[in-house]
Amino acid sequence: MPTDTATRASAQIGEQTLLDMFWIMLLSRRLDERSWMLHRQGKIAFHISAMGHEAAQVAAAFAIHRGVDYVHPYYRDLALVLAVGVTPTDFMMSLYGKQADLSSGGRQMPSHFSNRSLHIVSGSAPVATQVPQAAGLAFAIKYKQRCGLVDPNDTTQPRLALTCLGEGATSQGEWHEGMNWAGVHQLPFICLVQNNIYAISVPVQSQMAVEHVADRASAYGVKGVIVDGNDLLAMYDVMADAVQRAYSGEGATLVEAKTYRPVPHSSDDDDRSYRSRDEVEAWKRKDPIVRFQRYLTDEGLLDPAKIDAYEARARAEVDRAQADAEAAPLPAAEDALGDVYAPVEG
Ligand SMILES: Cc1ncc(C[n+]2csc(CCOP(=O)(O)OP(=O)(O)O)c2C)c(N)n1
Ligand SMILES: [Mg+2]
Repeated sequence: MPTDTATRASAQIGEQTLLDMFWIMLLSRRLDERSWMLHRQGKIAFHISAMGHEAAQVAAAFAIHRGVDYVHPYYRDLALVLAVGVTPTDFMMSLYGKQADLSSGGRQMPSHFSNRSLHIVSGSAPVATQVPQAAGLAFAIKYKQRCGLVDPNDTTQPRLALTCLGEGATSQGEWHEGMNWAGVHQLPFICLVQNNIYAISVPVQSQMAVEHVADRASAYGVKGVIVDGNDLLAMYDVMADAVQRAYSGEGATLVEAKTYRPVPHSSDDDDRSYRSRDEVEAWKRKDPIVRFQRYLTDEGLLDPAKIDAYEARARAEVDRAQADAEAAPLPAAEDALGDVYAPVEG
């Protein structure tokens, strides 16, 4: 990452874009909080949270060509997919298991994001399976460019594949296979590991014998970078560099964002059984949204009145998404096997 402030990619971000990044982080957080509440009210069956990861995800999304480059997210990527163009209503449809759920028509668990028109590729529940799939997409991009089927400078075409996962999922064989493939073929591929130091209840020291996930990158011939995932601007610098490497044919990058989830793994977890409240409180003081809000305030881009206006807008959007999802029809029972088995003819 460049250390000279003036040459940092984040120094080139325009004021409105900085505010747009703040907005997506805030919207994601408020949507997330409402989802926990709906679960406690018994209105939805399950929620898994992006809280604490918003800076890492929003910076990643803003660094790529959103809606064009391929994104292969994981279940914790709510802020990332909102930044790419998924709407709060789309998300609420999946929470409520409604027919209008874009990812699966209400069949899949919530947060298994996909959106064909936004180039968000559907993942499966087994962790890390998205990594070789994303590496395969990156291979296809490079292959088409090499065969002259696509101009590498055509910005209307996907030019990289970005995938995300947690540090625990890097223990899965699929991660190693995908990383190796990306390294061997120098693919336009970015693997963003959101290291929140737990895989449900299992701490990172029980997952790996090295200190950092990025330490493994060189073994695959991939560039590895470690970054404070709660620092939006530092995250953006690292991601912008990885994107540039992918676009210019320099190969794959593994970005390890150090972060934390301040809430349980999911609505089915009780984190009091495996970590202290002191630890959680200490990390809450490093909240990425509070931190970025403070930066924007210091820069004169936000003030209390503007923050209140963003908060009111977020509440209105979340209220509307919830109302839309509650009013929407459930999938028809007779469609339960649709898109699973081919219809029986005759
Ligand atoms: C192959 C596989 N094993 C186990 C699970 C159950 N599981 C779902 S999420 C998860 C924890 C993953 O932790 P990490 O990769 O660190 O991501 P985080 O949830 O912390 O962001 C586990 C074990 C699964 N979905 N797939
Ligand atoms: Mg984790």
